[in-house]
Amino acid sequence: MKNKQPNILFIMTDDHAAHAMSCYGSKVNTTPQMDRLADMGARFDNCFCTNSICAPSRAVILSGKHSHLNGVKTLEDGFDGRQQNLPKILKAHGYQTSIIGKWHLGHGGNYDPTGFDYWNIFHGQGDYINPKLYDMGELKQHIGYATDIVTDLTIDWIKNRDEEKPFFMMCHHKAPHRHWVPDEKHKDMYEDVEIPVPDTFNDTYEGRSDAVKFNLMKIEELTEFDLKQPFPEGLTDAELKHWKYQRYMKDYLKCIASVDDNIGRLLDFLEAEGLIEDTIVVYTSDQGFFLGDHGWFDKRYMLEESLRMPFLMSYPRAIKPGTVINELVSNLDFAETFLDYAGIEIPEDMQGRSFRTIAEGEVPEDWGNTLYYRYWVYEGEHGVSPHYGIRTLDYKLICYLKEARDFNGVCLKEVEDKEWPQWELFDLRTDSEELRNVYDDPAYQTVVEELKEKLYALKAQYQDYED
Ligand SMILES: [Ca+2]
Repeated sequence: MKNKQPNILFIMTDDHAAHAMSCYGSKVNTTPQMDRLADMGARFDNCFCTNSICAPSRAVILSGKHSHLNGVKTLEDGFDGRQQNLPKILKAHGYQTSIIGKWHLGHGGNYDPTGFDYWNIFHGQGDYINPKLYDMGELKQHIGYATDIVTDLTIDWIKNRDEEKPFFMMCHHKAPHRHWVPDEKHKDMYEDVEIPVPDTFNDTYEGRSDAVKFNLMKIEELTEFDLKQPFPEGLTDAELKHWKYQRYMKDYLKCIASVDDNIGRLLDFLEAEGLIEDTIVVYTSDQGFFLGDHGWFDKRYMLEESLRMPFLMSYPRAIKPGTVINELVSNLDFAETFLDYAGIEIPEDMQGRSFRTIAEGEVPEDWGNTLYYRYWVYEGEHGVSPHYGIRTLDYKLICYLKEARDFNGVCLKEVEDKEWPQWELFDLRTDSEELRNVYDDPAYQTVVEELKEKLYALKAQYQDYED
């Protein structure tokens, strides 16, 4: 019997950190439907992004190439649709392809989605309530909540597909992106609950780079607009920080609760249609997020909470239920993995590698377990320094290249006279919270040398020639 090409349902949210999923050991919420998907297939515990920010991560997933080659290094860059991408290749090999929900890679000209038989996408970030979507370019008003609407449209498209062909569907939610607007159904969740603060909530950044000591994404910097109500008066600084954290996290987690329900709807639908056996179902997020960790919200840094992508993948025909994967994979590998499952040759200029055999229990001997990371934004509202680095299973070496600049290109005053670059090394075996920078520790000098060599070798291998 001819091997059937699997359907691929790729569900992705925006800014959902793995440590807000119960299958990843969350201390702040439960996600029964995500856990259900994890139980059905594989949970990847070391999946990372190559550049922890929205549009760039999406472009890496579409292209299988690092940001400097796919052209999307920052939020300002659109994805030029004339280049090779995953849906184009799948479509050329018999797939029906579709994207619904968040695109965030530009509009019009060469920036509308290409390679998709059908696309229906938010304008820019999209709205949580009554969003407008471009249905193949035509702007249409929808009534309701974005997460429900994207799921409804996804189910409709799958129902009405050509059943003779396999499908590739990218179902991209806006949630739980800032400004975290919950729906009616979940608005009273966590009402009388105190969300526990993370261990690093009051991090003092001692011994670490100026690039983490100073930025514009501290919990204290959340605004009344973010938190949707006036700040209470008469609180101490510490009390106000705690109050902001509670407001922030409750809205964030309510948005995730709606995503979880809707993943349940999709799984129920696939089961009812008899599609679940023949469909690869992925749940992931474009990057992680700081949930008060190190005293921050947002992402960007190469630190664990922001670097890690949740990644769940079920495919009952090949992946055993309850599989847990420790190998290091990244969003650079997704396109290659899907092409592998579809039996399509992987183009040589893609820079990742299929992790199909790993998902199925067999690790290639030469699997590198090494990630090259680069955050390119030189100025922006979050004031994070550009940096690159390398992560292995045991260590992380980060090079902060220069001082952070704000949205107007003005240098943060705390860092304007500092010397750059500044380095950090973390021993993840003993310091998973990344609090102890051992870059200057004499005991680690051999490790520093080896990792630097590896870092520059990878930088060259990936054709990143910029200093
Ligand atoms: Ca994002």
